[in-house]
Amino acid sequence: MTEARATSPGQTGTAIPPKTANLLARLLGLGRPVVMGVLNVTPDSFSDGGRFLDPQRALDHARRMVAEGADILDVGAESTRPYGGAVAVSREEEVRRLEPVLPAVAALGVPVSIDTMKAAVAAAALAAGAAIVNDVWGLQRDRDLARVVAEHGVPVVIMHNREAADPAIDIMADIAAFFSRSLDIADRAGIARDKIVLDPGIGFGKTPAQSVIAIARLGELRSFGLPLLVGASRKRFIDTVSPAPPDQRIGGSIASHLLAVENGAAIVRTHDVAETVQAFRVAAAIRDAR
Ligand code: HH2
Repeated sequence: MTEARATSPGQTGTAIPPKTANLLARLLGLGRPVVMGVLNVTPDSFSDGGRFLDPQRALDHARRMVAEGADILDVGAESTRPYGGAVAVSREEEVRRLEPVLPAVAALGVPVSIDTMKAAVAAAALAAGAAIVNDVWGLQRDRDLARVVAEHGVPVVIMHNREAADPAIDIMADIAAFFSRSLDIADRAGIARDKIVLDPGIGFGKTPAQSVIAIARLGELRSFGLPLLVGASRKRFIDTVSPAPPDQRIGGSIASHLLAVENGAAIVRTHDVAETVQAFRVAAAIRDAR
């Protein structure tokens, strides 16, 4: 346990060590929403690009999120560009950004997920201490990724995505069909069902209205019988409801995550760990007093 955790006012003493067997089951067994903190080691992420490209600043931010109560740290070295304009990053560059950061972040004592769509990057990150794979293309972009996940026996987040938004489609049907394809790929690669988390991919290949629908109708995805993750943090649909730049969308992010949990989300992915943990604690206290 790190000094930051030990002295943190947000410390709950419920951190799950990264190398725990049945890591996902242990996280889901915490009896409260699981909070995944975002660490973008990128120059160009949509809300915090460039802030944590420097390894020391990245590590400081990771420590801070752990102290604030993050249950998982999601480390990414390529912007997934929910809003387009992607500049592709080579796997060598992605690994180069991760190398000075990942082992130290993994040593903080909280499970690390690697946010990548590339098998080679996932393999390097798992070797450096990551314990979960988070793929924003749901195992459908790099077909080798499912094999890497299966070989390491780690949990995987399968996120829905589309090349382009289509306002005419039934987004919930599209998400369900995508998940079915991903689950088929996972099954054929030998990934155990109890290692899979599904994520509707808020802001990815969706109009803002479809992102709102994905949270409102999240409960329909419970039929897969798998844990659900929602990452609404600072996303653009918030701006369309209540205009604000990305770093001023915390209120909208928290409202989204509270409702997502009410609709069945077990894990939320956020840039703002302290505020999110506080919101969940207060919501739980009010619920308990009913
Ligand atoms: N959103 C982003 C990135 N990865 N992974 C999952 N599972 N779910 C999400 O909603 C999700 C994700 C986008 O946020 P951010 O990492 O801040 O931006 P960028 O991709 O530009 O780095």
